[in-house]
Amino acid sequence: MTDIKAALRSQRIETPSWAYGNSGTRFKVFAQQGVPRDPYEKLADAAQVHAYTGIAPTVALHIPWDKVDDYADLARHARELGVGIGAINSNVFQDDDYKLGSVTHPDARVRRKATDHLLECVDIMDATGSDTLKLWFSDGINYPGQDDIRSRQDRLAESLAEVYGRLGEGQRFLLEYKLFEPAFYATDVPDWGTAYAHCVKLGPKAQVVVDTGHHAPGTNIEFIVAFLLRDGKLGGFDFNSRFYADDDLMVGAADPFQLFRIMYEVIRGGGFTDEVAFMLDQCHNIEPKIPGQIRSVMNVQEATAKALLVDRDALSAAQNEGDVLGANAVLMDAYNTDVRPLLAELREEQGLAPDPMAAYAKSGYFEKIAAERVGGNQAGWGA
Ligand code: AOS
Ligand code: ZN
Ligand code: ZN
Repeated sequence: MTDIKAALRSQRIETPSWAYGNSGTRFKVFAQQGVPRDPYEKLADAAQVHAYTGIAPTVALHIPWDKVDDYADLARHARELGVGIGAINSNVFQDDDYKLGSVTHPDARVRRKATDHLLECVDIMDATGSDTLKLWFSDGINYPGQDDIRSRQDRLAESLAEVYGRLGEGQRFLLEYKLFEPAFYATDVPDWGTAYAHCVKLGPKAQVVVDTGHHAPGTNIEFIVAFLLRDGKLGGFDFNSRFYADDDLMVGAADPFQLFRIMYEVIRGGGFTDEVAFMLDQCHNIEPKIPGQIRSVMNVQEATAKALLVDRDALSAAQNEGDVLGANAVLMDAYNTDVRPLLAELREEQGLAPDPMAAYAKSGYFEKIAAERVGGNQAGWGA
């Protein structure tokens, strides 16, 4: 139990700045009270999540949604709040120029503009001390024949190589894949295999990020995790839940068992380290945002605790004996354990309230920001 607690104490989950702003669907963005008016206030809200959970010390930024004049100053502000800047997320999807793609666009001028933005993101990493660039490309085509699939791979490889060459010591990029949306016929980085192949070619500073919402229904995500980890190519996660497509709902809400299976493979594969970034990529369209993030962090923590509880020796023994039911039972015993008392105890040992949701609700922070902040910003999505 001491080992499990020590492992849980070392856990780090990164929250995304965009989770704190207003968001919605293409149909409607429901504005909420007290949402941040600028990146500085987003960091303040993220600091609340860390204050109550103790395991969310970094915040991912999104450029240009979090554009400021002085990034070093933003990083200083974060430090004062007790948090740090995590991954820098690029945006080559919200500009009229990118209608036919960004780094894979047929026009070299648009490709240049997109790659320049990615390079600017590395400058921001330098200024903030961030070590991770997260690349998601909305690039793809809607109709057969619209553009040449193979040439688009060549253009993608060329841009990635340029960005890779700009990375400094201790910096890396994570390449994100997504089956579809906004492109509906062929996405240029549709799956882990495509992302993996580009990253292998580039070298050790390029790794794959697994967004749990970006797969076809029924995909065995923990298999992908095991495979990538075995090869040193799992750079991190964008955690969220999905029922249908890329729903960006709270992680662990739709399928806590899947989250447990993923965390088990992470632990089994030696990925429970700072090398793998455990990030949330979520939007809270109808639920309050800070509690939504606290709940999500707790869901990951619960899945992790259960995965740590798996009796690995008993599991190996059953597996080696070909004991199908016995092996399955070992895994299920861990999953079916109620870890909430253990986590409450752990928090109290760390000087935290045992119930982060209740403690935040009682703190008065929401009432304060609702009164102080008028005219909060949209997260960037669902405009
Ligand atoms: C989009 O579907 C992806 O999940 C990206 O990670 C996206 O860039 C992110 O949600 C915001 O930066
Ligand atoms: Zn994502
Ligand atoms: Zn997504």
